[in-house]
Amino acid sequence: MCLALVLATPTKSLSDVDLPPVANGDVGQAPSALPTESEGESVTVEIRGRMFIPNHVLLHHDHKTVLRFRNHDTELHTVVAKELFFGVDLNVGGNGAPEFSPDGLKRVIIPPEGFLEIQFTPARTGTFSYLCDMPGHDMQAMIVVE
Ligand SMILES: [Cu+2]
Repeated sequence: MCLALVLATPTKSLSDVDLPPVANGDVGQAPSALPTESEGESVTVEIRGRMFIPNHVLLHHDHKTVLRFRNHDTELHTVVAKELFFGVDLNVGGNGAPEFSPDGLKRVIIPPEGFLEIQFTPARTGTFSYLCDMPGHDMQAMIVVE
């Protein structure tokens, strides 16, 4: 009986040791999926044929937000949004090239077929226009924060 207990115990602790890495893997995936659904909102703007689609997007003041841009064109585009990101803590993901001014994020270059993700919390309400400043591109759109 004693032997059985001794044998049972190591087996149990071994499986406990095996489990955490699996659990960590799950936890590692959860943050990328969860905040967009339960904690904040996620909005995607498609860039296609030199247009931002949709060209009006509604975000919410003080809400965690993931704002994504997908460039479907074979040329590069930029997102130049001034006041929206000024003085705001943010994370920039994707394969774009962000440019910062002392005020904050001012411009991101998105390569062809590229992807930009900005995680931030809108600090001010208002209507914020943004544009692509590549020569010859007449691309402008609006982000409204309520
Ligand atoms: Cu453009």
